[in-house]
Amino acid sequence: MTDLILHLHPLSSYCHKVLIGLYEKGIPFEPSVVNLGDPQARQSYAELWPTAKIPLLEDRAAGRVVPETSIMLEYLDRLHPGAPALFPADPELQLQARLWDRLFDQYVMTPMQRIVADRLRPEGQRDETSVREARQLLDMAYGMAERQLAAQPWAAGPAFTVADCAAAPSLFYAHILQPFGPQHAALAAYFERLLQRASVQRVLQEAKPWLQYFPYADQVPARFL
Ligand SMILES: N[C@@H](CCC(=O)N[C@@H](CS)C(=O)NCC(=O)O)C(=O)O
Repeated sequence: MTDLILHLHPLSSYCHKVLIGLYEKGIPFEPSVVNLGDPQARQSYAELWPTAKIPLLEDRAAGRVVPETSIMLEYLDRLHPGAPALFPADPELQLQARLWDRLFDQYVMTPMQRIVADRLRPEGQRDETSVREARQLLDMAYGMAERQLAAQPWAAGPAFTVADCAAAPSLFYAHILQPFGPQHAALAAYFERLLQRASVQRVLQEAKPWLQYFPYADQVPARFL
């Protein structure tokens, strides 16, 4: 038995972010699938942490829960300080890792989620303006990442970090909704590098049976099915 429990859903991009970190570091944990669609399950889950967002890390040995994916990865990095360091020791590299973790969460994950959430609404309650703005944000973020990745292999420099844990799932779902264009050659090459990581491959393999429930399942490239 392990002390760490990760409350998750296998299709969730933020859950993938933490799973990638766990697999990169080889940390044993117990997955616990949450069904947020069931009001009773949601209510008891919210008692663990009020936002009721997934994932949530529970450390039974320490008797605490750790919310928010970036904080979970920092906690895991401290608990298991061995390689790879998701938060580099070098202060400048660490600042870059934190920055690009935030950028991928806020400007790729968030607009991607907004587009998906809109698709889940009944016809008549959809918001074209919000979707158009989300697509513009994705376009801006792709351009920003393209410049960053033209000169280095990973999002925050020479090594794989928390920023890449955030990048992989956000780009995975975002590129289905809004494919990379010819002007995004460095970003597309980076995405292929991410797909070569054993941790990312494992997460995508585990998500496979669930991808049929993704609201844009009809647009998922065949290589992921
Ligand atoms: N800032 C949070 C975001 C987590 C998040 O948005 N999770 C989504 C799933 S990918 C969620 O719980 N959605 C269900 C809901 O909002 O009810 C984090 O980094 O942990």
